[in-house]
Amino acid sequence: MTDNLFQPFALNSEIELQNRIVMAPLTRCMADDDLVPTQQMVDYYAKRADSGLIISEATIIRPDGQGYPNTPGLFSQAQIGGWRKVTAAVHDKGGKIFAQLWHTGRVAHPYFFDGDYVLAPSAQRVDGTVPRMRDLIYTTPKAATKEEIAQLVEDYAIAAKNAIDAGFDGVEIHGANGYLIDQFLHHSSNKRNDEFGETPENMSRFALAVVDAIIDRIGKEKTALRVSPGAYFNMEGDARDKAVFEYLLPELEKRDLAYLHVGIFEDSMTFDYLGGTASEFIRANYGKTFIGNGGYTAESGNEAIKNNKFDLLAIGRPFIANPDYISKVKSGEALTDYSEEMLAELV
Ligand code: FNR
Ligand code: 8K6
Repeated sequence: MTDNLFQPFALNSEIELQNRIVMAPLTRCMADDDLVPTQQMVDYYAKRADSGLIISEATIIRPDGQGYPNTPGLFSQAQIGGWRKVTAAVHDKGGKIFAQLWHTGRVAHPYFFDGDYVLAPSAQRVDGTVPRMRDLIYTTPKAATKEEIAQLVEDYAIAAKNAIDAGFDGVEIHGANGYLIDQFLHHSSNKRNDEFGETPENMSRFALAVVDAIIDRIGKEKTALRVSPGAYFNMEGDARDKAVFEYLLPELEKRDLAYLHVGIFEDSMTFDYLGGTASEFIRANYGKTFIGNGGYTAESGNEAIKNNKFDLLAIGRPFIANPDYISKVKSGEALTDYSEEMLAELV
């Protein structure tokens, strides 16, 4: 049974989705060397326009946010122009698309932007190397000054405005998966003792400043956020993180965002310090539109929506393997299984 997924859903008075299946943001590393979306990317997104909402692959807000090769940007006129072709193609086919706004913080690498250092809340390094680029060992970041933090907030807001100029229906701020905003929200990466550290309110300050700056620039109807209360990627969990999210989530609820989205690969995973799964924790602390994700099939996601565990279902890997995911699910046709080799090519 997948019938709950095929009901329309209004995010608010401005944005109505044709069904409840959202294409999850998926980094593909296929932009050109100026980080401009290509014609192949136009075709890739247009094929998936029958989903309720496409969330773009994570898109960097400025050069020092880059942590992987050929990830697209939203800070140059050429990038805005490239995205305009993507959004026009999706709209021509009746779809909706949000841009995911990204700064990788300490997971950035100076190799990509020819810089001297990367910025993060604190000088806490991630272990290891950039995926598939073994020579690029992660560097110890520079703890951002208050002036640098203020500039980052402004640059997120500029990128959000650029996204609207490029024709996106809204933006999803990437606050999940161990990248910059998430680095402020977890104790293992945030060791600050100023107004951005130590307490739940202080540790939430950067995330909320970015959200508020973007709402101010493009409106709450077009602003959404992805968060990972459970640390699982480039990040270590700490029992004290729970209180940070117990403060943050009700604050976000007051902002009346387009939606909140969980960042997790397998939502069956439980976190001791959250007392359950990441999505259960969010549902208990946040009362508005919530997108579930992480290892769901159309059937298990349909069941979860029926049982009020979340409102919309984001699908990631199966959408890489099946450009025609929506029509296959609708008709009950068998899906192609995802495999990592599929990442080499945009289909
Ligand atoms: C991802 N994911 C991801 N998440 C995100 O917020 N921004 C991104 O750019 C990416 N990029 C990305 C690339 C690839 C190749 C994978 C496999 C995943 C995570 C993704 O949105 C989703 O949370 C997971 O794939 C889990 O959902 P599924 O695949 O089980 O439906
Ligand atoms: C050439 C680099 C391509 C980088 C793509 C980045 C996209 C992130 C997806 C990586 C997979 C993350 C694995 C998460 C582990 C979950 C453990 C439960």
